[in-house]
Amino acid sequence: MTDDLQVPSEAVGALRISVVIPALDEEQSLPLVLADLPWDSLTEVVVADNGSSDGTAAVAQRGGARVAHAARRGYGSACLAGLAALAPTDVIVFLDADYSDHPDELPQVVAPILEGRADLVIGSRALGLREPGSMMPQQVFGNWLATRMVRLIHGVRFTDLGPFRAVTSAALERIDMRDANFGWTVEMQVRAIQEGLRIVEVPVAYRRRIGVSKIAGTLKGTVSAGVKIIWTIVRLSLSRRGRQA
Ligand SMILES: Nc1nc2c(ncn2[C@@H]2O[C@H](COP(=O)(O)OP(=O)(O)OP(=O)(O)O)[C@@H](O)[C@H]2O)c(=O)[nH]1
Ligand SMILES: [Mg+2]
Repeated sequence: MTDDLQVPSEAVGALRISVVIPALDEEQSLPLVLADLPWDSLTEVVVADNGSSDGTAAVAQRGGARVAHAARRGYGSACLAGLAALAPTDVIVFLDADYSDHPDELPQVVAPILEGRADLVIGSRALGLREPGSMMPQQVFGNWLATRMVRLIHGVRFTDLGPFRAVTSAALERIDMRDANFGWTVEMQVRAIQEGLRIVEVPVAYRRRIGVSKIAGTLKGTVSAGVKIIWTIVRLSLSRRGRQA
């Protein structure tokens, strides 16, 4: 572990925490997500709007968030645009805009970082309470398969590739995120392994989304997400980005 990643003990409690919420046509759910965030402990909330055709940007602003516009479609592309728009910060939290995650669990998700024992925290829906119907069977299977492959190929045991997660800015710089769509979550986890970062999983609850399902509820979304995730796990094992020029 290199020193630049350690959170100095005197800084714990004074860390700036910022939130990035990727959103595509989520005007119904986004106000609920924003209302449940623990604003007192946050520096900034950025909603990365991926060219929504509904009132997502307007409800984001009304709910106290800043809006970043992502020119390119894709989950990862939205997250990258959100990151680029952030003011300097120490910890970045990602969560979805469809109200599947429980924003009031943010303190549990950042706790291992604030306690100085993690660089990346994954909110695991497999360890937490899942509302029936909140994850499709193919999503549960896909997560099982992907985490199994990560363990076999990269040697670390995860239980989920969930969207609700926290990472330090220093760690994220080392991770060097690039994926523009469905490979985003697994890319972050595998790259964190490759960089020797401290990764912790915490249980998070998950409920049925509000609004129209875009990935997990559609055949096309499920297949393309699955293929992209598996390809990302294999591709990253072939080229260790850390060794690249
Ligand atoms: N699908 C999709 N989601 C995006 C995009 N840009 C931002 N998002 C947001 O990314 C988050 C995750 O997408 P979801 O559609 O909830 O994906 P999922 O949870 O796998 O599946 P469903 O909830 O069943 O649709 C949501 O907050 C979306 O609004 C994009 O280009 N495509
Ligand atoms: Mg969702």
